[in-house]
Amino acid sequence: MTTPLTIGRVEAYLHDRLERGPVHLTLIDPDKSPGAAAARIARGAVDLGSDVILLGGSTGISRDVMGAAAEAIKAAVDVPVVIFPEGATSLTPKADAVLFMSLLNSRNLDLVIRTHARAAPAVRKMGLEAIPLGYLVIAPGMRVGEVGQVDAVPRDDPEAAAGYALAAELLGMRLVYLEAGSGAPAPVPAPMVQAVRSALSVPLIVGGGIRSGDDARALLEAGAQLLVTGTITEEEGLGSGFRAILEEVRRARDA
Ligand code: 1GP
Repeated sequence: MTTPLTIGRVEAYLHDRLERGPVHLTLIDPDKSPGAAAARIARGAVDLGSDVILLGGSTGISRDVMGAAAEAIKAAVDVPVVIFPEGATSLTPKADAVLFMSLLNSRNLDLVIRTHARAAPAVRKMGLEAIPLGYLVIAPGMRVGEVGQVDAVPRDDPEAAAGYALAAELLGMRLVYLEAGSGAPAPVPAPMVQAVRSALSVPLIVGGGIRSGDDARALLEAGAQLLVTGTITEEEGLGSGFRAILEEVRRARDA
């Protein structure tokens, strides 16, 4: 039996959105904001223009907690709910898709491919859409850099980042994610985003440390196509910082 190589519904949705301009993803940690709390954040974020809800955190989120959050969010909003996994234990068929991501610059082969080998049969059995993604941690990397045992790409080495990103694309990954680490004091540097963007054909996601409209504008001007924010809503809710980021995404879309 063969499986046809078609892209799934969530990936098609992303491509459709990207035709119109940049995309914003709101990351919610269901351990910090379980069930109804996650749904409240999601509803507010989507009302302000966010396109996708990502569910994840850097510690092991149980399948039940992940499932309850996915269910509550799906009842509240009409955008895809996608798992941003830190391991196999948080996978649930209640989400619409999973970022099936290899941590490209980890020294731990489990995070590059071995966990995937163990989880892949379950993903297929759940019928969960898997979006193949190359995940690259840029300094400082924060907690994911530590837990992920990465050799973080130095902030002043855009060529190294471009090399990893292009290798991911040539390996067949259909998205590349540059991650400065959740709560990073500054996002991935714009020159690095520019270098990676000009090397790549597949869409580029950038996240970590995006706190203001200015941060978002600099990344969008450098070529980021999808922006992920998490900490800002945890710390400030859906206030002026979050609104300014969404405003920049909308402005770039309308330009
Ligand atoms: C983390 O890139 C995401 O994986 C979001 O980062 O929490 O800093 O917004 P922040």
